[in-house]
Amino acid sequence: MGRTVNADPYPYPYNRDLRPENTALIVIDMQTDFCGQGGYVDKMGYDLSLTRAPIEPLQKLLAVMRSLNYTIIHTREGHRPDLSDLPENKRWRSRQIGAGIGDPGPCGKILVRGEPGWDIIPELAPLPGEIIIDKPGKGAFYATDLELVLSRGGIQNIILTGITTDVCVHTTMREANDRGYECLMLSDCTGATDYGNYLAALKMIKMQGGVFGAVATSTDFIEAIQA
Ligand code: C5J
Repeated sequence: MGRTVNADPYPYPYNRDLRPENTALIVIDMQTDFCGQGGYVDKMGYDLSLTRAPIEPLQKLLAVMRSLNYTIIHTREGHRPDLSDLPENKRWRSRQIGAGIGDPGPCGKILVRGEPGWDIIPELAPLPGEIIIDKPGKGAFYATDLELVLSRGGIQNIILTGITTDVCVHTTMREANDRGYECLMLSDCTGATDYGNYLAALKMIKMQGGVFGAVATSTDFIEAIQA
């Protein structure tokens, strides 16, 4: 008999096969640019409390999953310092809202690899040996070696967390789901720049019997993996 998490719209995973050997936690883009003062999201004028809300639940989740030897993967959205991988329209749009990607800001050049704002916040710093995926886009599969890392690691189940729920986390969940991974989003370990979008993003997952997977709280997830 395997184990399942009390999730919506079905007990996760569908096949009850949830083990440290076949399950990875992905912590998406918990960077200063998305949840720190002076970063990209702050410069755009959004409410940082929404993107900072997952920090504490994530700290608790990481402690438990590390202690049980689950695979931990962190991602960072960012571009090469010469901006050769930054699409022109992405730059143009960001400038329209006053936070031009690649332009200087209080935390260095916005969303540029190696700059202070691009780094993962200290509260959620990766431990030595944990996997870090640097991605130029919203989805963690596009233009990265994530798929190779997952298949080499024998991963079937992906636990999605991080920011922002409706953009990078959702895009990554959709990419993973299309590749056959069994996905679970943890509702309190993710946040968006807009609360309505956060709620809508969670709702979308649960349509059609779980069109992209399932949603649970980290409390229910932790209870299941500690059982
Ligand atoms: C965005 C992200 N929102 N990490 N990136 O531009 O969701």
